[in-house]
Amino acid sequence: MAYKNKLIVIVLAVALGTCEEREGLGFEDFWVQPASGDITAAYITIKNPGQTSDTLLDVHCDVAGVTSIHETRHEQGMMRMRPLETLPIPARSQVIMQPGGFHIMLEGLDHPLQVGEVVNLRLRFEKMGEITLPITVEDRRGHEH
Ligand SMILES: [Cu+2]
Repeated sequence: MAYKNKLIVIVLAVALGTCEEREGLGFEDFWVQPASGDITAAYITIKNPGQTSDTLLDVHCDVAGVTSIHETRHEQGMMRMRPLETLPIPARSQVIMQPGGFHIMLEGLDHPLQVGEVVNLRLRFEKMGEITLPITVEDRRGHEH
């Protein structure tokens, strides 16, 4: 009887683990570009392994006056940035932010950002709610292309 109960507990634990993964988002490879002025960009890879899509609705950084979701596009041979109202995170996919693509624009920085400094970025999703990520300032300019 005791043996049987143990088995049931294990099965439940596995089911819960799968469930968490299905409904959650994963965050990887996040960094902020150093800034000598008052403007820079942050990058995050957002993974959605689940069956349900989610949407990034709002972003806020503790050292920036204005934080917004941006996209860089090639238009008629020019690189142009435009703000996005929201950023969809489709089910079973990942959204990779990187120089030349999606990014989080930080404007009106209250001080220049040095390599190694950590800033807090708060993200608000339609379904998952809010998460705050501590993001380190890294110099990755050699990897932009
Ligand atoms: Cu931008």
